[in-house]
Amino acid sequence: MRAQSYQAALAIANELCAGGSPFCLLHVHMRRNRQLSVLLGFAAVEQLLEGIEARIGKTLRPNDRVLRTGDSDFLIVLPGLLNTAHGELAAQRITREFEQPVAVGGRLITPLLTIGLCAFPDHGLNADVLLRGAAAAVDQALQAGRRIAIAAPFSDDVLLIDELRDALANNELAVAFQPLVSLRERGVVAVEALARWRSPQRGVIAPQRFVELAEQAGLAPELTRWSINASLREFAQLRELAPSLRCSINLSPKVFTLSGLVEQVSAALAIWGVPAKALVLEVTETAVMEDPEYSAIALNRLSDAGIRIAIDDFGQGYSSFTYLKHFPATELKIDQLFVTPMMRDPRAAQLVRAMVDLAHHLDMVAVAEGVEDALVLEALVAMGCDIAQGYHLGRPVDRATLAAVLR
Ligand code: G
Ligand code: MN
Repeated sequence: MRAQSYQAALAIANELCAGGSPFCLLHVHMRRNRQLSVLLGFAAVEQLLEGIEARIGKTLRPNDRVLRTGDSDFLIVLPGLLNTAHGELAAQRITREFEQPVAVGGRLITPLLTIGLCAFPDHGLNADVLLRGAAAAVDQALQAGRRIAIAAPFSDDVLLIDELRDALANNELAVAFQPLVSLRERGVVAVEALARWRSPQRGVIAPQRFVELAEQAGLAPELTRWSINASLREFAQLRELAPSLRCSINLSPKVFTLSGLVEQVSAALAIWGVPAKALVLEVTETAVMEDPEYSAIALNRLSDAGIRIAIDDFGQGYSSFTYLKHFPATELKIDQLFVTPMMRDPRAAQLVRAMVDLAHHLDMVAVAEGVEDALVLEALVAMGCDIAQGYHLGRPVDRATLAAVLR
């Protein structure tokens, strides 16, 4: 019977989706079902749930529908409601209605209801997605200790994570290389390896997005392993053209708690015949701050193995100086946030100057990221910055294209 109600709710919602007009969907969950069943008996709780259904019905408009879809669950379809604000009013009417107890077998019971809310089309374009969204909102409300929660905006991250897992397993990601130019010698002294993902179905997915997804899904170790191996494999070919070239690889946050990181990196260097001193591992402060103690140990071991460490995106975040004190970094990469607007923002320029000096006082190499024009480049030279990177000097390109530049 409940399965049928669920199918009925799906059918009603799908029909409304097909109609195209906005509507809201509520998932009402009664808490403590099992507890009440133990205390009062199953028959009494069944009676209570029938009472609840009837009482919910009283708060609704003639075209609204309430359906009992689970042991402690109801779905309510509210046609014509424009957005979640309207849906929330309907949900509040229900919770208010149940501030008064319900009589069950000579006792008065106050049902504790939690309501998840979603709206078409904001949270999904078909009934299946909407019903799941409303159910997820119930979980969110329960976790947050709230009576009503609105579903998160429509997202298919779950599917995208599966696609990323496949892409990693099938080696569908690619490496792009961006040149780093020495401001003294005016030549390419290093390249930064950047992961790129072009999904056959979705097109290019921004690195920020898939790195974040990988972290959420616990795929950071796989992504790091892939990135170190693929980058070094291709870099080994570039090094044949320029033997003193270095390669920077970004280490994804959360990877420091990974056991065997140092061994993995050393093994990859050995396999691709790249000397440790040609490798720069870029780490961000967020990565290091996840677990500062473990990170310090891992970074010191990498550094002892002859690998260089760069602090990436310097200036973003909160605790920059703490790790400058503790971590064995040899390069400071000044975030593009400060570098790109240097010529129109004097404060940004002064901050870049201060960061270049800071790097030098710590015997570190100063690298400016996000150099987008010639004037910024000149200003950096005048400040004594060591290395620059940015669209003005070269965009990230595939290995063959970069090899042509090196030749
Ligand atoms: O966090 P990290 O510094 O590793 O990020 C590097 C990213 O910055 C790459 O995705 C690269 O495409 C991008 N990038 C490189 N040079 C420039 C630039 O000059 N301007 C902008 N806006 N982005 C850049
Ligand atoms: Mn970087």
